[in-house]
Amino acid sequence: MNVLLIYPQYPDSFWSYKYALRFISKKAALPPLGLITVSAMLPSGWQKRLVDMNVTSLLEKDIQWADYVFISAMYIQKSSVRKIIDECVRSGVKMVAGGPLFTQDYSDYPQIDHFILNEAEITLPMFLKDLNEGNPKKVYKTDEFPQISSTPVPDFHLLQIHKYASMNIQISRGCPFSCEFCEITSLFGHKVRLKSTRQILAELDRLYELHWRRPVFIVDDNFIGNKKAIKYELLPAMNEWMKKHKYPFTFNTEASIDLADDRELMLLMADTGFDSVFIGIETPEESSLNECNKVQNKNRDLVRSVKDIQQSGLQVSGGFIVGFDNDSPSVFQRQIDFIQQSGIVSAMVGLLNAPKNTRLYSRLESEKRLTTEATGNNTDLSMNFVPKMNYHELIAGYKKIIHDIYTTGPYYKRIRQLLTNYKPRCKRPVKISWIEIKAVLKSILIIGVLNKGRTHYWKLFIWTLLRRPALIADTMTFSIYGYHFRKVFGLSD
Ligand code: B12
Ligand code: SF4
Repeated sequence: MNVLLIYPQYPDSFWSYKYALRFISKKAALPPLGLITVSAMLPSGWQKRLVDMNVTSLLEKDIQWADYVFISAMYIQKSSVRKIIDECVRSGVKMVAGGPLFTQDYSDYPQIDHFILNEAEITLPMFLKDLNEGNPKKVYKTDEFPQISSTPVPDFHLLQIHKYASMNIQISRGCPFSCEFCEITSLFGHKVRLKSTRQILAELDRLYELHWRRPVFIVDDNFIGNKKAIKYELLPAMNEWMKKHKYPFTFNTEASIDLADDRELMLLMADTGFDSVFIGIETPEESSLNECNKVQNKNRDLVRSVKDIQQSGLQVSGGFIVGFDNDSPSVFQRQIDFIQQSGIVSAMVGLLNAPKNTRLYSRLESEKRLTTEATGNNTDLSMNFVPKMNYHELIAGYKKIIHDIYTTGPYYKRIRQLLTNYKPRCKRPVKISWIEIKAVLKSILIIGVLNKGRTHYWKLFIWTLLRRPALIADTMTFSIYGYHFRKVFGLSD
């Protein structure tokens, strides 16, 4: 059996990092971990090829080679999914689809032959059994959440590894919290399910064998969802592994803000090679945190928490939302002040949207406020419900936030804020490759010479050399990210 695994193209967005990737001659930030995980679960005699359309083109001959095309997607990839379906229909190749887009709603894709929904650890074996017996069904789904302690090491070898900025691994699924707008718990449940330490070390071994020596993103919904297991079991073992292999990777992940309450855990993460963490901050407005049930963010000094994390050796990137029912017009300036004070350089500010199968969706449906389907991109000015605040006021406020945090003046000021507070502990030996040298030269030319905001670039460059010379690589990286953010948000300087 020949299987072609296809990952559809995603549009330019905050997360695509398209304009930053050009500096380091990479095509995509991360590979499609779901697809290569599914690939590793297929029968060993099957032939497999992968086309990630974000790094390479989908050719007709690839489709013609395949007996089955396997597609994985999230909402944001919808329009590329449509094109793939058309091409497969034209070539008469059977299609199998899975992943979050289809798990949440597959009714829009009648041309797809088989939907293998939810987590493939349960549904894929059901399909393979029926296929073997010559009677595969249209839809496979389950209400159960599988243990992931026997999920195989993903087929990393199928990737054109050098085209990605970072690799990714998954340690756990699920999150104990219950934020109203979040679909993670409907997809993966509240119980945090972990792979074994042995599985994780095997994944690190595989990446190492493939000569990967760059960042590794741990894609967990909440890395500290089961603090005890990671603090006393996993991290000490990862720490040993990293020491033994001379720190070949840097790690980053996603976690809830209560990470700030455990200094020992933060230091252990930083000593293991973690250099940053993404945190859903959402809003400094306490009433809006109440509204969305972000309990872990309530009743705390959020700026202090962020700074504590930075001082423990982890940079913080963050997600922010406007459009809550409790947001008053003052929220825009509060968000700007918060982001500037906290030194969160990569701040993903989005408009609230209600994805299907969330409590927010049900509430807005009962209040008859839903208007359309969510696009899946919360930075494209779209909303799928009628907000309490006047929509135009909300959009104007949102644009003001973006302008006031991403134009060069405040953006470079924020980098300085971070670098002043951040205390790195990373033990990775400094190795400068040709990729980094080229990135520096390109950034000097494009950001330092051709770009309007060049004075800020040079001021920060000199400030870093004088005050925090060890952090010059971070300065370069953030300058390049800033260029991407300005491009993606259409800001001129
Ligand atoms: C890593 C990640 C990213 C990465 C990129 C990933 C990539 N390769 O490009 C980054 C950080 C860039 C990112 C960005 C975004 N992401 Co994201 N991301 C994730 C995250 C945290 C992990 C994904 C992952 O690797 N999982 C591990 C694998 C093993 O799980 P999996 O993909 O679900 O696969 C399993 C099953 O689904 C199934 N399966 C999957 N595919 C297939 C295919 C077939 C054929 C079969 C049989 C089975 C199958 O089998 C697998 C094993 O069980 C998920 C949350 C999550 N826990 O999954 C969100 C998630 C996928 N992202 C989401 C969103 C909304 C986004 C953004 C649009 C955010 C935004 N608002 O702007 C952006 C858009 C990206 C862009 N480039 O424009 C949503 C998708 C919702 C949806 N229903 O589509 C998720 C689910 C998080 C959420 N909030 O609910 N993301
Ligand atoms: S903490 Fe994050 S992953 Fe968990 S429910 Fe809230 S938004 Fe979702």
